[in-house]
Amino acid sequence: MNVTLKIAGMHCNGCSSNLEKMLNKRDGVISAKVSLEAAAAEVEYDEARVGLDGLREVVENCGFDVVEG
Ligand code: 9UX
Repeated sequence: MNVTLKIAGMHCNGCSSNLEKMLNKRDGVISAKVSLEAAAAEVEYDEARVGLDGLREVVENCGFDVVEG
């Protein structure tokens, strides 16, 4: 499963690389790529092991928010 999450609150390349690392560490995430410029995270994940709530939890634990829509 692939999803593009719009992320609010990233201000520098440290933010995006921290979030990318944390997403990639999450069980069930196959690969994650975070773009500061696009304010977005592209995530490929195994939906049997993690869902959108789990991905949102990682984003929030990093201090950012998932923008709905
Ligand atoms: Mo940059 Mo982000 O100094 O959490 S790392 S603003």
